Order: sequence, then C-alpha cells, then structure tokens
Amino acid sequence: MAEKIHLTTPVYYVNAEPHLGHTYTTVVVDTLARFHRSMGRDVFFLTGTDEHGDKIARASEAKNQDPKQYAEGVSRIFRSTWDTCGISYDHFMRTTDDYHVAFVREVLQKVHDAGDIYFGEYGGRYCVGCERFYADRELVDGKCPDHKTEPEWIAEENYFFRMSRYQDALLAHLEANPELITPVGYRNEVLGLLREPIGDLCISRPKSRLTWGIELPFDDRYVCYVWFDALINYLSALRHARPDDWEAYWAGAHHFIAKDILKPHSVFWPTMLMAAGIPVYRALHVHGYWTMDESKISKSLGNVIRPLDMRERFGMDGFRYFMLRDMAFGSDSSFTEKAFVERFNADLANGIGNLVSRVLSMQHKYFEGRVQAINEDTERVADHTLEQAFVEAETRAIAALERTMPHVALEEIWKAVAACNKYIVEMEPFKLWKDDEQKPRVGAVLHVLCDALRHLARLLAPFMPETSAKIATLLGAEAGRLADPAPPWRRSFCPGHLVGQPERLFPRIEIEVDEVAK
Ligand code: ME8
Repeated sequence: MAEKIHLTTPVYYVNAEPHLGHTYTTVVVDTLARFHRSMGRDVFFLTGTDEHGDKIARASEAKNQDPKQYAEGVSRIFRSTWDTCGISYDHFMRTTDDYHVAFVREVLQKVHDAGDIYFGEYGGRYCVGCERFYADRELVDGKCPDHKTEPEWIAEENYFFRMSRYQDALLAHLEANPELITPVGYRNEVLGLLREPIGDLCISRPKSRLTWGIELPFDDRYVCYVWFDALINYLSALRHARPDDWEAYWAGAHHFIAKDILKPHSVFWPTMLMAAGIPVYRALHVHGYWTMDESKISKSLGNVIRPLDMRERFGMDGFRYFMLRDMAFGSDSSFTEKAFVERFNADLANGIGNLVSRVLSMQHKYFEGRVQAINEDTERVADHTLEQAFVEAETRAIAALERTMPHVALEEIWKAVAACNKYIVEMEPFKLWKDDEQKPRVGAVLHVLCDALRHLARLLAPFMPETSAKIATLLGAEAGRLADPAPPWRRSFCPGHLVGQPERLFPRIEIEVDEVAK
C-alpha cells in the first residue's frame, strides 16, 4: 500500500489578505505535495484559515462587521487566491467549521477530565498581534520583537493547561528524534527553550473580554485561547476528511511554518498531543522570514507583496521559481524587485526559456520539426555524458526534496540545463549542418536534446507545473512521473515524431534597474 503522508501549512489569520510570506509556505508545501505524489505516495495536503481570537475580533470591529461575516469574507479570499495560483491542496479548513469546533471541545474535555486543566489567576504582558503572553526577557526594549508594539498588561482568572507536566517527556522525545525539528538551528533553539521551565499555558479567555471563540465545554463563561483551538486544526480536518485512515496519515504528519510560530508548534502542540494521548507529529519544518528593507514582511507593517499581482505581472511559475530558488529553506531572504528581475532573466528567460526555443527552432529549421533516428553511427560519447548529467540531477534533486531543501533541488536541476547548453556549444549543430555527411549526426544531436527537454519537464513538474506541462505539450510527449524507474527518456521519440513550434516561455522582463531597485 502507498505510504501515507500529511502535509500542512499554518492556518492563516484572516486579519488581512495573503502576502509573499503566506504564499512561500503554501508554495513549498504544494511543491512537496506534488513531489510526494509523483513518488507514488498518498498525500493529504491541508491548508486553511484561523478565524477566532482577539486579533480577528479587533480587525472585524475596525471594519464595522460582525466577526463571523468578516472572517468568512477574508477566508474566501485566501481560498480563491490559492485556487487561482493552482495550489493543489486536498482540503481547505476553517477553524469556524463545525467539525473543528466539536473536536476542539472534545479534546478540551478529555484533557480536563484527565486533570491536566486547572483554574487559576494570572497576570502577564500580552501581545494581541501574536495572541500570546510574553516573558519580560523575550521583549526587545519592552516591545514585541515582531510587532514592535508594547504588549498590554492583562490580569484575570483563567483556565491553565499543565504543560509543565510534559516538559521532560518532550525533551526526551526531541532527543530521541533528531529529525523532529529541522533545520538543526531551530531544533537547538527549542532545546534552549526546554532548558528553562516552560510553565503552564493559559488556555481560556473570559467572555467579558472576548466572545469570539470556542466556548469551553466545562465552563460557559469562557472561550478557548486561539492557539489551543488553532493547532488542533491539523487533526480535526484530517479526521473529518479521512475518517477511516486518519491515523495512518497522522503517522506521516509534516508541519511547515516560519520561525515566528516555532514555540506554539514545538512546545504547546506536542505537549497538547501528549496530554490528549495522541502521538506527536512526525516532523516540523521551519523556514525563515521574507524581509523588505530589513523588516519582516507582514500585514501589520504594511510592506506587502501580493501573490495575485506577481502572478499577473510575471506568471505564477516565474514567481514560484523565484521564491523556491532564492530562499534557502531555514534562512531569511530579502525581497527586492531587482533580485527578482535578475533571477528571472538569467535563469528563466536566458536559461530554460532560451534552451527550449533554441532546440525546437533547430528541429524545425533543419528537419521540419521531425525528430530523427539515432543509431550506432550517429551516437557519440557526449550524448551519454549529457544523459549522465540528468541522472545525477534527478538523484540529487530527489535527495534535496526529501530533506526539504527546494532551493538545492533547483540548483541541481539548473546544472542539467547548463549541461544542455554546453552540449550545444560543443556539438555545434549549426556548423555540422554545413557538411552533408554530418546531417544525420545533427539529427541525433537534436534527438538527444529533445530527450533532455522531456526529462527536464519531468524534473520541473513539482516546482513549475505549468512550465512542465507546456514543455511536454511542445514536445508532444507526456511529462511522466519523477520516480519512473530507470528514466526511459533516451531515444524516447519515434523517428518522424513532430514537435511543436518554438515559443518564448519566459519573455525577458525589461524594466530599468533603477526603477525596480526601490
Ligand atoms: O501565525 N516570511 O497566522 P499568520 C515568511 N494563525 N513566512 C511568512 C511571513 C514572512 N515574512 N509572514 C507570514 C498565524 N509567513 C497563525 C498560525 S497554525 C496552527 C496558526 C507565513 O497569518 C509563515 O508560514 O500570521 C508563518 O508561520 C505564517 O505565515 C503566519 O501566518
């Protein structure tokens, strides 16, 4: 039976529309979902929206709307953005969905019955942007490091989850599972957090202060803290959509987040799971921030890049390529239009775009678009060297994707693109064509190049699905699956096969550097 795997993005807050940061996480998970499917694995790709809590209540007030109606509107924008961008999610969940609300209450009751939830008083500094209390040592000049605002002092009676009870078990679990949190820098950060007492977690908000939340099943004067509610989405949606075999998917649960929400995912969530008697997720993959002018791109700071604008201006695949290639998964990356345009022109317009159109042009110019035969007389060692470059690129790209390093996978694939260009320069088909006796060799060179393009389409499929399909269509060939055994790509065309007319896949972006450098 196919291996089951559950891939998740965070559920995004509906206090504003999707930007580059959300799009990056979603596109990484989409790329991996396509990759795992191509390896024959059974994927459940979950995304959605986080709709309760102070932050949303305040955002809806500012718009003079009731929170339900407000959340509905923005959630729809997230969903339709992902649809327009071609994101291949299997389920879009909303934390206001009935099945989720019911399951959160079930978990709360279970943990309460087990004695892990108690009533007490607490005062602390609370950042509404982050929806969490901050310890003084976590603040920078008395302000939240992300939102650059001073947290409010809040003191009240509340319910608490006995998180501290699971601290030792969490540490032991992390030590026994070196791949639980990657890249390793974030694992070390969590090990650091676990060296200090983690304390207990306040999991309620009195209705006198906030009504927009899930009511506690054991005290109707309170609603559930939004993080306790939101984290459970990863399970509630899976159980709802895959009721018969959710446990098999859960055993392969991989969460993808940025470092802003490391603590809730690495400390709150696994201890909640332990208290509920559910195994901890398989892996947490943490990436860095997209920044602009040194600041994190965020809705509250207003320095926003909209995915639909980028798609409209440069095409979705160009935008996907830039995000996946430019950010080393785990590190921060700064976004400038200049960097975008330079990479687009170098790697896409001059890189694969040019390669595809060159090969198809020569095929049409010399052979009226018909692929020629290769035989012992027309075959050369260089053909095998090029084949080898693709076999290596594939092996390395697969290994990089298995380790959640899409930037490395693309780097490897572009080495194969470079190998094609080198092959053309060395074979000099335009010169050979002048010698009648060499014409069959020109046919063989172009056949090898068409095979290479077909293979390139296969390799690009998870990263740039439209481009992959386009190249395959131009070649009149199926892109095929990445994990096809022993790439059957050499001499894959019958002699006489007609390929399409050359097209410019990625027209160069002509914008003055000064204009885009802003
Ligand atoms: O935190 N760079 O939702 P959110 C990279 N609802 N990624 C970024 C980013 C940036 N500048 N800005 C946002 C929440 N992201 C909670 C999550 S999950 C149970 C609850 C991405 O709308 C990144 O994935 O603030 C980050 O972790 C997430 O959006 C935060 O989205």
